[in-house]
Amino acid sequence: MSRLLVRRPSPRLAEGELTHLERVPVDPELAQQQWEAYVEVYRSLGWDVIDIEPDDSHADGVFVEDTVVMFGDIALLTRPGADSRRGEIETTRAALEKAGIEYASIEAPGTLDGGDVLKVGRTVYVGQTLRTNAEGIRQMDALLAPRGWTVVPVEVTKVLHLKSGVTALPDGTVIGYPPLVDDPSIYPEFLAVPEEHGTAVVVLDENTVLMSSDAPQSAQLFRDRGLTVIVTPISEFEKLEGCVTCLSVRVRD
Ligand code: CIR
Repeated sequence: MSRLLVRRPSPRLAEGELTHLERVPVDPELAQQQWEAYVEVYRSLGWDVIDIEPDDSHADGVFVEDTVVMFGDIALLTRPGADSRRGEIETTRAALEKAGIEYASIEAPGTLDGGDVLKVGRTVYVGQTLRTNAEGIRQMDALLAPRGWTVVPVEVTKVLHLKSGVTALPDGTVIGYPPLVDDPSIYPEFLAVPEEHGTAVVVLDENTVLMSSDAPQSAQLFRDRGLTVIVTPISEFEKLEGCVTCLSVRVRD
């Protein structure tokens, strides 16, 4: 059984942070519809959905992955690297406490965005980015090394977060769109995908992934490997440098 932490989009989504993309118009109603359809995918699979309290003053609050990362049954409450996003963690903290999830926190001057954290087995790749600093990585390593995780820092220069460039299939193969990946050779198994929005998958189970509907060739590549692929439209979030992974956090029970 799994639970899923989400937060509905702010009506101010269009004002969210942008680092690598040009600002383009965002349709808040379409964003709300896309978000509801995204959450429905999980509900239809029987997952329990936990709504973090809406926080409309934070334009990027829908990207909950950046505020908390699960490592087994302990959560790491982050300290987001963008000033505009730091306040998001208070409502995430409240949701963790209400749900009875044990957590540790990144403390100042450390910064860490969950979008920079890619777990593959017991390896934790962490992007060194504008959002995640060396102190944040040091604190994460101090928490995780005694728990049997190996933290591997990764240079990221071409995209916002590590996971904007790479994620992993259920078998641990790291996937990425080569123009957006600094050094694919650091991953034991790497599969190039042909589309920018094909880089991000959420693993739903050993045979099933969820991804953006804006990467049909990548979806076919995964189907050819025997995976079941569920696609969902997330255009309004992609315009803000978000992807399928950042809209939720899975809590395994
Ligand atoms: C930001 O710049 O923080 C948001 N506009 C997008 C965050 C996307 N989060 C993620 O990929 N984990």
